[in-house]
Amino acid sequence: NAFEYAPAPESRSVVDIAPAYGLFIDGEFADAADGASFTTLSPASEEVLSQVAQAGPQDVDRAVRAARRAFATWSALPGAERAKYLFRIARIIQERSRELAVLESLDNGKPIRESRDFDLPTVAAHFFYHAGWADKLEYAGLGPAPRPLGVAAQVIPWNFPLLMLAWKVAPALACGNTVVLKPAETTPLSALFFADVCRQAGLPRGVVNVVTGDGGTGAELVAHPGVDKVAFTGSTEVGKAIARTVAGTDKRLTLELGGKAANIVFDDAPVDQAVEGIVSGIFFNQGHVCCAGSRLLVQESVAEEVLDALKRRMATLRVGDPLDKNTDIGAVNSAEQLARITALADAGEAEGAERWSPACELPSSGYWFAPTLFTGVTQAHRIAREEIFGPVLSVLTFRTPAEAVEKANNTPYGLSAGVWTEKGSRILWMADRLRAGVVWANTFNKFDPASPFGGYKESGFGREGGRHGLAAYLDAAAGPSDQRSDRE
Ligand code: TXE
Repeated sequence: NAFEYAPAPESRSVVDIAPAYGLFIDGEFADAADGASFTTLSPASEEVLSQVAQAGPQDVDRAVRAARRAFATWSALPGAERAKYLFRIARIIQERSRELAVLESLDNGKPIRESRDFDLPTVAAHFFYHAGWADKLEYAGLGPAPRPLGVAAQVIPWNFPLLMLAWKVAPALACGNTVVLKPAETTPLSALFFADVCRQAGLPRGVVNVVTGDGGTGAELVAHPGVDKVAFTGSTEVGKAIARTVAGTDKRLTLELGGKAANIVFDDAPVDQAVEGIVSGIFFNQGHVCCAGSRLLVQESVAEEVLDALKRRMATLRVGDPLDKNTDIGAVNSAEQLARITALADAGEAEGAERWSPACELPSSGYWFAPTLFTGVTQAHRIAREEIFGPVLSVLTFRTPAEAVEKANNTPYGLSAGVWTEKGSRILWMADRLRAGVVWANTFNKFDPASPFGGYKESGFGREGGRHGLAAYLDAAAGPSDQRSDRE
């Protein structure tokens, strides 16, 4: 087997996790004003990794003020100077990638093969890409002199802690904004290590601030009057709450929310290739992926053949220790998420869908969910409509391309879709009709910093990545009197 060469576990000792971490404000680590803190643990073992400061209103205020002060000088730097910092950050991330990959796998639960081969290289690529933009913003398509917005409040989730940070921080800084970042409460550590990377890169104080804490900290941050731009990735429910908070203010907002993507397999698709795409589409990162291919739409004439091959492939997936280089599926990120996945899978069974999992032994401590397949699913079932955000695939069938489009679009979400067919004309026909921000053809979960990513409908609005992503952090060319740098 292809992975047999890999030696067993990656060494836990390559990362030195301190027993406690403070907030990162104005270039310094400091405790919360009221001394509050929370624990973060490894979801694979329930071992406590560290005690992390819980930011309250005073801390959020201090962070926003630090970002405001830093904005005056950061936004006035020539783009080529900002680029140097971003290039430096990208290179340090590459140099420290083994340490950061192990840290990410420990705090999040994802397999080391994914954090090592996907998350970290993609994070570095994102900083390199945006470093290249910093002195070329006049080509962003927003007029000859687009301006930064000011202080960006960025609230991110736990599924790709460092990558979501990179998607938000890199464009913000390239465009001359400063940042207050709120990582998720179950995965705060890589953002704090990133703060250390910023120090190592000599980034001026206050340009990046990290306030760790729960949803209350996030709510405090997005409501702060000193914030000019809010960027959020997370649940649709919280996204809607944030939109209500921001409504009626002059804050700019982008939201990247949930998904229920269809992975659509036509009868002419090479089965083995499609099965690999189905497996990576739903089991990558334990299915904690907003664009996961969580609904398989397979053409009726090949459904049996595809499902047989899929089951055989699922039986080879190894679930277990995230630090083991042979692991395909790691731990579910938290007890709460495990409860959500379990409840929805149980609802699938109760509503009459047929449940199947390969035989696999799950570790006795930590949070685990076996790769699961549901057949006999109808559009009315909750597992066909709601985001499960776990390693659970719901299978539906179709007869014609038009029926596939109708079923794929029959969801409140619109983030991504996959199409598997040998016919180029059919790919274009489908892509035109699928209401999804990204449509992959004969592949799935492919990302590139130059490609804009974002949703339709309840998957949110705004794009991240590419030239379109810069627009979220820039004001179209305005006269000098329109500067907002005097706001406090
Ligand atoms: O998300 P939350 P949760 C979906 C997925 C998952 C469900 C719940 O379906 O099962 O959401 O996950 C911060 N104001 N996605 O509860 O709560 C919070 O602290 C401001 C899809 O973990 O949205 C964290 O930093 N911020 C998704 C971040 O929001 C608030 C990724 C995300 O947490 C807040 C994650 C508030 N009122 C979950 N409340 C995707 N699109 O990829 C919480 N937060």
